[in-house]
Amino acid sequence: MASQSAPRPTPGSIEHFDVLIVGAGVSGMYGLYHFRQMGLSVRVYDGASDVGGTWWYNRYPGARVDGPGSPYYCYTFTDELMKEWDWEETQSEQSAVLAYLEHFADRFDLRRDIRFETWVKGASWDEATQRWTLETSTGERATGRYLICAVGALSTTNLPDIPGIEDFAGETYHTGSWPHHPVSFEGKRVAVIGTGSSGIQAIPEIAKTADRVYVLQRTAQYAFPAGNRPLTAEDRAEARASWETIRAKMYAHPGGFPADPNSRIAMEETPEQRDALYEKLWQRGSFRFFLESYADVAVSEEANASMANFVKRKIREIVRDPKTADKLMPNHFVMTKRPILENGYFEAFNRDNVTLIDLREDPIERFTRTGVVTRSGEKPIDMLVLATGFDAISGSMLRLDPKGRGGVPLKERWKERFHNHLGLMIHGYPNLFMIHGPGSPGVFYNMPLGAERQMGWIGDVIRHMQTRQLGAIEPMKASEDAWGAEVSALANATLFPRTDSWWTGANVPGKPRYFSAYLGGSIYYHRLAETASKDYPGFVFEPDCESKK
Ligand code: N01
Repeated sequence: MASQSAPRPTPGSIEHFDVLIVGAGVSGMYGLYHFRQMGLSVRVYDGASDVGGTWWYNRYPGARVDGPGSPYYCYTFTDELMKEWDWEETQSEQSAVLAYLEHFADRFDLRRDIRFETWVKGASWDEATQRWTLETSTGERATGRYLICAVGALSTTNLPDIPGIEDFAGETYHTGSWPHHPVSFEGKRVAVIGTGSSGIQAIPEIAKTADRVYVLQRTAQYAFPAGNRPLTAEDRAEARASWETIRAKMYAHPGGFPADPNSRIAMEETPEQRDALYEKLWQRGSFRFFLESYADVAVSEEANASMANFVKRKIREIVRDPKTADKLMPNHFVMTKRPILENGYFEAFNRDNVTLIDLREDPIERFTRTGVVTRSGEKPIDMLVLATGFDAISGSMLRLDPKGRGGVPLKERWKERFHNHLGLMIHGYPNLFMIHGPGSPGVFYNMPLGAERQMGWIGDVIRHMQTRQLGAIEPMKASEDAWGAEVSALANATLFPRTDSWWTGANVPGKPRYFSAYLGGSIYYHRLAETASKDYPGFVFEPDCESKK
């Protein structure tokens, strides 16, 4: 597919665009479409050999959509895409999501403006020309008036620092950068580190053919039935017929889901009523468990315990060995780590070839060439699967490390906190926009829809600047401080910051530990619209340097 990408320039030359986009995933692809529609010249760069971003890299066994599920994890800007694409299941496999994104690229001829297999290794702002310059791994250079960082909230992999891990001679894979060649588990002894969404999706699939699976668990997790089912022709016809209503619901819902906002309060009902509702939702599966149960689970300890205890009972019912079930009991507030949907995860522990190792009582000491040594002894293994997650939300921005005014690297500006305004812009980094970055609803929102809405706002900013001959925009420091305080106030009113998670940065040693996502849901998009309608209070503009000449 890479052959269809933008042709390479002659060595040493420099290309000029209106908009530069880093990342050809769900967000960057939409940005390319949107800015092209505005008549702007756009260039996208991506290290992968084709479109898809997260969905290109995360091709581990069992990878599926959870969250909004199909057909609602999709672009909404045109009815045509919805009407012409047939989703087969409610929780589509990674290959089906990737096929949809490839179709989007084909349909709108996106690849001709994307340079694949090209890693952006430097980005710097030039005050004199009011432009960003990008340098790539292939030695290319390009400038753009606007830089859009669609670098992915979950794309910089988190690799554990364990003594001897580099000496392990068997196959080693991270779920977030899974190889494109087939991986066979047949007859192999496999250790999986990590029991987040990726590990919990992969483990039952690996267990089907592996000789032995060691699940190395640091934190026991709540997981809920995915409730995946085939979509019938009737389901698809119904979704198409009511698409206008569905889309309106997605726009209005706090998480971008096609659901009514939930106002039911757990502690106003009896324990029997609560359990009856949980049971009904458990049987149906999917994120409906959260969307249609109680509104106070993330804020009230009692409400939270009612849901947590229900799930713990379910785990004990499923897992036959009581000692294994004990180790699988989570002890944090439910929902305060990213909720997980599973397809046979707890049942996998009833298989003879799956062994759970609780790292809190039997920690990893080191790896050898042929195995993993925990306190209780060495387990010989042929393969190591790292399902250890990501330096999430801020990690990919810091890996890009753009240099703003005065050549200041973002790593320096973000040493203690990921300062930003509206989750989109950073003081000292004019004309640079982040998609799904810190300070935005990002991972708490239906991500394709969130990307469309953020890109729409950026397009409005660009139009505003073009019609007024403005060359640069950036937020004031005071606006960043106020936004940061709002982000923290919203989070601190919930139980989320009280648990170690990738949401709080606690999974990456040395990372600033605070809850950086905006929890105001769709209020966020009202704030963006209000800011645009009032001509961008909290931001400063500079005249276009060309118009000053
Ligand atoms: O990563 P995670 P993930 N030693 O960070 C453990 C999205 N997603 O890739 O909890 C031992 O959740 C770590 O332990 P702990 C989704 O938003 C979506 O699974 O930190 N263990 C944890 O168990 C998701 O939330 C889909 O104590 C170590 C695990 O590794 C996000 O991506 C599918 C360790 C990491 O879990 C990330 O999920 C998959 C160490 N040194 C993912 N370091 C969809 O279906 C880490 N761990 C759409």
